[in-house]
Amino acid sequence: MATTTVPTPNPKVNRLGLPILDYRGGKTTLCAGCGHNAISERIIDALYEMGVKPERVMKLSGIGCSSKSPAYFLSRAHSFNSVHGRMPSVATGALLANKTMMGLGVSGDGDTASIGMGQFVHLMRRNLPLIYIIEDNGVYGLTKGQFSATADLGSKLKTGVINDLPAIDTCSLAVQLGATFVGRSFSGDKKQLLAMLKAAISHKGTVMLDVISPCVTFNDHEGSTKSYKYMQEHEEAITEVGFVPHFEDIAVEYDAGSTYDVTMHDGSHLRLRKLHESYNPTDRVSAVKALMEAHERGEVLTGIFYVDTQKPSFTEMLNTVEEPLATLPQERTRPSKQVLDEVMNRLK
Ligand SMILES: Cc1ncc(C[n+]2csc(CCOP(=O)(O)OP(=O)(O)O)c2C)c(N)n1
Ligand code: SF4
Ligand SMILES: [Mg+2]
Repeated sequence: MATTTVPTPNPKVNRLGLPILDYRGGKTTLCAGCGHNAISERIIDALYEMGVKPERVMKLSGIGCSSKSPAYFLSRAHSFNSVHGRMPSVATGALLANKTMMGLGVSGDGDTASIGMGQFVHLMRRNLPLIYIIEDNGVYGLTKGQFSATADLGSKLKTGVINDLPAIDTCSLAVQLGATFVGRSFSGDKKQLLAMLKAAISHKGTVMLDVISPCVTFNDHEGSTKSYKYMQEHEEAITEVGFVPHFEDIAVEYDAGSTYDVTMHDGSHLRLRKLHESYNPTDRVSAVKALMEAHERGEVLTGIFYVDTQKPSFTEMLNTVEEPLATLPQERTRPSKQVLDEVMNRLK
């Protein structure tokens, strides 16, 4: 009997020849509808579309529902789940020891702005080449929804408790402290978040992205300023973000006067369509002013507030070796006998 073989369609692959499946992780154990799940999906899309080799990525996190999420993307990457709020020092050590890797840190608003604040501020001023994402829900989701330091003054918990302390704005802080790519997005804004993540992958310095990510279990009710409803009503995009990777040879089209085109380190283009005519993403003072003014108006500003592609990264400043320390041969890690003798003689 003649048999017919039905050809299996080739799965869609990226420029490395990898299907999107290779960028996925374990099945999420977070609540259905949690904003953190949507962020994991966008991270998967961005790494796949940018053709980043999964084994070249180190995923780093602290403690919290958000910090669990690296388990739900990129199974083939390296991963380190640190002590609460201490991911920046682990990331610093790891990237100084091996700058061939791409560092991707996921933290929460509690992990960053409460227990981890001391580490966060020093990370921002060093310009370590790390993508640092805060999945910001205004609460400690994992420990049942207490207010975090990013909760807005006057916002209300499910239990009726009102927050009477002002919020820390992690974006203003990051800009002031020296991060070189700072933005805010919303987990529900697929297009904006994906474009921002793709641009972040091309940046060579500290990327700080604060992504508002509603906690559906403890902070998605009337009175919360980090709920889906509140964000849909109060999100104001400062710039429309477009991103053209370097390997896609597409001419960047834009209308003079209404867009701002930033050339990234690898030649990619980050195109910001200005919705606010006066907005200049290379001016730190305007970035902080725009953030503070929006806050006064009760709006949540989203977009890329600040980009600096000129400042040297921490690994460039320290002139760390190109090769991973772990595989450097002994003769390059240990001074020769002659050098040691010279040192000893000088100390005599
Ligand atoms: C040293 C230490 N202190 C306190 C805790 C308890 N704890 C676990 S997660 C967490 C807060 C997490 O909040 P966030 O970073 O916002 O993550 P989310 O769960 O909201 O995503 C706290 C206080 C801990 N694990 N370790
Ligand atoms: S408790 Fe909140 S932050 Fe944690 S998984 Fe559920 S919805 Fe997400
Ligand atoms: Mg939180």
